[in-house]
Amino acid sequence: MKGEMVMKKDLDKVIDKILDKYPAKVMKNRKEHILIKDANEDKEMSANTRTIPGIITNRGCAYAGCKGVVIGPIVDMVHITHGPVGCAYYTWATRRNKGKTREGSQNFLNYSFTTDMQESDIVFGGDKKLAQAIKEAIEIFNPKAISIAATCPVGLIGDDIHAVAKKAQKEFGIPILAFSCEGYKGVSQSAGHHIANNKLIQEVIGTIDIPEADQKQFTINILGEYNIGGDEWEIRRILNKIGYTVNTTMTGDAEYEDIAKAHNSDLNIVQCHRSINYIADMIEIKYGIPWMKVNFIGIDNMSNTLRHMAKVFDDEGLTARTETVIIEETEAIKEEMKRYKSMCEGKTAMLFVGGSRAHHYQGLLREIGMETIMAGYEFGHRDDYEGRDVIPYIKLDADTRNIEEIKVAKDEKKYRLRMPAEKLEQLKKELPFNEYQGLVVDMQDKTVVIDDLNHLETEMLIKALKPSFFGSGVKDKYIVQKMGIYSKQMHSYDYSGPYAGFRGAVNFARDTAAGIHTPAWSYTIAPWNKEPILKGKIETEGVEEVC
Ligand code: CFM
Repeated sequence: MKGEMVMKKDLDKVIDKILDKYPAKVMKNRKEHILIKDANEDKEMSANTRTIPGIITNRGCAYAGCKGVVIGPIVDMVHITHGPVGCAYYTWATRRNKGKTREGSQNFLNYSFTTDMQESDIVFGGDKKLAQAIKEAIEIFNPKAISIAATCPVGLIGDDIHAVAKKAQKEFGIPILAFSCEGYKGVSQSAGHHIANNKLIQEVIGTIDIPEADQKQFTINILGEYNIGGDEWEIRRILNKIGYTVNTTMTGDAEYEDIAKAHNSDLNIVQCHRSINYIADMIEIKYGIPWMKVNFIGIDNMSNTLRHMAKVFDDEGLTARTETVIIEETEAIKEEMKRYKSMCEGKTAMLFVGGSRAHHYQGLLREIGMETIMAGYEFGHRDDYEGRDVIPYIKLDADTRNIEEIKVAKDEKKYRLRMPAEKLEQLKKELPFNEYQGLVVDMQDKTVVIDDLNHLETEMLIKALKPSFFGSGVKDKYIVQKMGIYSKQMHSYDYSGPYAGFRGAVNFARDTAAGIHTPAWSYTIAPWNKEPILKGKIETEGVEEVC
């Protein structure tokens, strides 16, 4: 039945049926990536390991994580893809992170820059072409800074992008950041996040100081927020209304210099833990800014986040404004939310997205009466499932060791404690400082958590659990819709949004209610409804039984 919760033993059967489809070795592997939530049992989740060749995964590559996710959204840099045009195209325009042009500044988000490597470059080397591309980009666009992202062939043929960058930086006098984020560098885009984080802390953050006289009160950085569908703008609208100054967002709608100034803030709040936790940790060690986990998705999550922030600053006016804004904003959307809730109540959802959204959206779905019966990440690590407490126990494999683990030290000149150490210790007891508890803890009992979900599993799980909503990626969206189930592409919001904050919540509720109730689904026939159903009759002494 659509929307009904399935019993645990039935769920076990569904999972067994899926695993049965695999050869023994694959089955053993996949089994470790699937768990059924049971509050009485702590189960280890296998994550951040290689996808088995041949399996249709939804994951992306290290280049996508570095250029496409973390570095790409910086608006006033020219981002050059050193590689084949296909890699550049993949991260161009179809992207959904929005950015505005500041007065007197530039915005290159709509451009795609690439060295367009050809066979001859692979044979004879592509570094000259790269040097030429940098020169042309500077002559034509005169950007404040440039990034170079390496794709697979660059690593294979051994182009020294760092030498090219260094030389060009000297010649042209602007920062040129080279990222060795070849697609194959890790098991997923997660490796690219790490590579991007390393370079930003080594070469950008901390390079521009805000003079003390210009320092504002209640200054924060938002980390791990990429302004998909304008989310950051909605979050910023609320924060400004309360009285915060957002110094830097990493990296949605950010300018290069914003990131260079990040060390001047009082607090780092972390939305997407997976993509930016390295920077959050390193900024704390180097500059003394503490970080706290937040969630801007859903009314309760947003309100709690704002209250947590107010507690950190412990200012009477700020706390009072926080409450006023929460009331104002919730009141404004109350009626509409109620209406959409009445349309979605009792329906179920499946979420399979990246490394954070499959968790962040569960609260908002619950607010419109929908329970998440299956959730998983494409590339989350064990800590994104089980919480940061497991970090010391994560076995580092060769793939993880492949990514440089940099160590930063206290910057003696720029380090300063944002509050007395005792106060921070006290706050840590009640607020999520340096803490992320992961996805599993928030799931209901007898729901499925699944890592690196593939297409076979998607189809079989949908067929068995029949959700009304599937939060998907790029590759699985239309397969799901062809099954007659509403699917929202959670990486771009299908160009809707914003979904964060209060106004975002109502946008999401509206889209979900409309998506579920569109008559379009009655025109599709799910594959299982096309399968022939065997019918027969048994005659027993004149009584007909139909089976
Ligand atoms: Fe973080 Fe992101 Fe995500 Fe992510 Fe991504 Fe993304 Fe995502 Mo697509 S940084 S983990 S690598 S919130 S691009 S903006 S939507 S898979 S859940």
